[in-house]
Amino acid sequence: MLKDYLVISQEVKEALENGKPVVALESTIISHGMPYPQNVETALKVEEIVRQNGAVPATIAIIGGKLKAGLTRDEIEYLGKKGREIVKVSRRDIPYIVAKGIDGATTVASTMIIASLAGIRVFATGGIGGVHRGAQETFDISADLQELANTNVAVVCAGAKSILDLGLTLEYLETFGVPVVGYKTEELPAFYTRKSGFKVDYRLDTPEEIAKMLKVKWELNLKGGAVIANPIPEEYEMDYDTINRAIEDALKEAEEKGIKGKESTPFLLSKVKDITGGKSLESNIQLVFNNAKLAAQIAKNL
Ligand code: PSU
Ligand code: MN
Repeated sequence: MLKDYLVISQEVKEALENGKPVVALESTIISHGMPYPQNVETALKVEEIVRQNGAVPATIAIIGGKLKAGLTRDEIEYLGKKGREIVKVSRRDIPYIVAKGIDGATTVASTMIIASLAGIRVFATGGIGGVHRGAQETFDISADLQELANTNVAVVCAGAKSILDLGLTLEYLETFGVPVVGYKTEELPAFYTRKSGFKVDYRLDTPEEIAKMLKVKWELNLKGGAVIANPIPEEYEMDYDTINRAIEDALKEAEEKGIKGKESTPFLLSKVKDITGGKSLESNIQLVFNNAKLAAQIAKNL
């Protein structure tokens, strides 16, 4: 029955059948996270980096109602060009989008779901969703966190942006048994910056050790994923105060405009980008490249 819904590209299928390493990649970052044409250029380059590091890339999206693991160049170009016209799809949106036979850009949560259905265990992206500031009032907690609690996929990211409440995000992950591992760091990175003021649970210094930890987790049937937090390379890091001022301004504007629900994250991301004059885009692109490389190295060791 799954084959009525899931379409795995030939290249990805062959890799999975032959036990070759595969890295999943998301598509909300393409349609909603970056402007055209940088989004398409980045998505294609990320695939190239995964290949250069010895793994097969599987960019994930919903196209014409099919859950796709492995996209063509044309499909990536299409998702990038259409941008925000493509529906942002998290777990709750999948049944509607598939039943209607339309397109969807997958978030961390829905990319994990499709990766897991396809048999892919490692996923690279920029940043995960989390507990929003003021969630005590708004209940705005990304579905990414529940997916990490339940679905066996490791997510390599540069931490999470401080548009979120990083302290509450860590508490939530702890409650649901999701390990947060820092790659060569004790501190949780905050996407644009290497520092956040919060600690990760554990530090591991090699892809081999990370793969070993994941293997143990899943062999023991400790269901759920893991956050592998990989700090942005120093040379692309942004100034801590500049980025935090931009985030404060974006949060204030979102509140004034009454932005809520699934619009909240894309609104804040694009505001921060506007306020920093697009400087944050280059950092964003570079940290995704850095994560793709680490994810490929982990996948090779799994
Ligand atoms: N954070 C980023 N960049 C992103 C996202 C989050 O720094 O592109 C996207 C991811 O696809 C993530 C989603 O899964 O936003 C979370 O949205 P929400 O908070 O509505 O769950
Ligand atoms: Mn939300």
